[in-house]
Amino acid sequence: MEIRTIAAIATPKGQGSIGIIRLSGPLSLSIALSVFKPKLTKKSGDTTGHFKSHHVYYGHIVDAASNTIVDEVLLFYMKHPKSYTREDVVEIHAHSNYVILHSILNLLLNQGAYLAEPGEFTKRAFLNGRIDLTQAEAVIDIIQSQSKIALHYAINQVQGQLRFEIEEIRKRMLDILIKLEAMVDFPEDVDSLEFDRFLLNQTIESTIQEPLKKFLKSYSQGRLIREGLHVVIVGAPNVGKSSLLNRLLEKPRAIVTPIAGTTRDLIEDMFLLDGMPVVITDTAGLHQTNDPIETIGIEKALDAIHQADIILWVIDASSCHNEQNDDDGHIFQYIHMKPSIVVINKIDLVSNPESINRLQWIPDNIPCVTISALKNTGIQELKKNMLSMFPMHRVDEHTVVPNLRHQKAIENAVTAIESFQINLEECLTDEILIIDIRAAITCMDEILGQHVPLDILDHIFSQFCIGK
Ligand SMILES: Nc1nc2c(ncn2[C@@H]2O[C@H](COP(=O)(O)OP(=O)(O)OP(=O)(O)O)[C@@H](O)[C@H]2O)c(=O)[nH]1
Ligand SMILES: [Mg+2]
Repeated sequence: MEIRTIAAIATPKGQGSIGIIRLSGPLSLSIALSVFKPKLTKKSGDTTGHFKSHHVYYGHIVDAASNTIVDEVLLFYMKHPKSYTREDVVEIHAHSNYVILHSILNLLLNQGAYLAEPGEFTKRAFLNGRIDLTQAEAVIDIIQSQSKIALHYAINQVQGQLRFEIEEIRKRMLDILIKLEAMVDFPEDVDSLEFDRFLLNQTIESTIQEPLKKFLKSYSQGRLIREGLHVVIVGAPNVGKSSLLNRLLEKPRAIVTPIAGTTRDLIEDMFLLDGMPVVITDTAGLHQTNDPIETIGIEKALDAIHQADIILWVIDASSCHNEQNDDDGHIFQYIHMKPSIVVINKIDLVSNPESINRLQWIPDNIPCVTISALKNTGIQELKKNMLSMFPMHRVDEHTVVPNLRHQKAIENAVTAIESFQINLEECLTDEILIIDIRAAITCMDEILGQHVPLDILDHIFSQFCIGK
């Protein structure tokens, strides 16, 4: 099949000093040279056009049709297989100007290059065996990382840590499969003592099942690292929810007024809590209302509560009671299923603040923090409480964190191994055991990107930007 040479702008839009256009494929160099006029010195190459791999050349991009210089550029040539895609790659480093970069890209397309699809460069790196699918996925994570910790795990994965561990587990599965197949094919040659069912079950539990289950545990932490912890601020109208949002973000993101019902829509933003990403949402005040706009806002707030990892329930210290009132009871029924912190705000308005550091009707397992969003007191204490509920804060740095796709495959592998263990205990035939272990191996292959259906591959790579 003909391999097309692709081209795309690899740097983001906007002003910057350098913009890069990247080509990959067999015709990369010839297409680039059809628009590039080098200033070669004897040292950098010879004037007959033999460009050396992994060398940078200075020159101009020239539009032959109008015989005009488009830009002064550097051309970087990487011959296959020593390139990102394992194909011939050329990068043209031009000035970062939208008009220039598009003019150069157009010239390249006119010379026979095809516009790259999102993620096509990384897809080629995967298809040409330079990286496996877990590493390709980690490239997306690197690009999308919003915090140091997310970046740290993505870089671990791009180095192949997840691949390494999955390959190890797969090898152990394969050893068992080989032994079973030998017993089926050559029963007289295989010593049955080698196949102590009890011992095998123990080995499988400790070397396959336990590591797989450890992955499953780290998935939820991984999700928090990738997407951030979802914190939702709820409470009655006018208690200071938006003021708290602004305090946590350290910027006036939401409108604050003394009028109850100021916030109608969800307001979402992000901040880093001790280096970890937190996605925080401010919501409309929860109360009984006939106002149609407020009602929609409240429905959205309830939706946000369902998605939340942690809820901050804000209560006004100046009007709170030691008895639970109807509104409190109403809100409590929504939040008690989720990890929550009760935030008693406006403590500056209370003459003896010590008297309300905890409300009697709040169950003991829900932490309470008293703050003043207005005077900026108690916010550090609140952050400390949020951090202690942050499971990823306790993740050790060598943990490998799978994504949703890996998670599904690992779950299926765990089920297949469970079935293997049951069938082993019940002394079912080796043929049945072979089916189970093969199913588990297929799950490992899926993670690594072997036999992955084309539509799933397309979906993975479509999450990339064009040019990556
Ligand atoms: N004294 C005092 N006033 C506060 C404090 N926090 C908020 N306020 C005031 O309370 C009023 C309501 O604050 P908001 O942050 O808009 O309250 P909200 O809960 O978002 O209100 P809605 O969006 O209407 O539900 C404003 O006048 C704030 O300045 C506080 O800690 N102390
Ligand atoms: Mg508000």
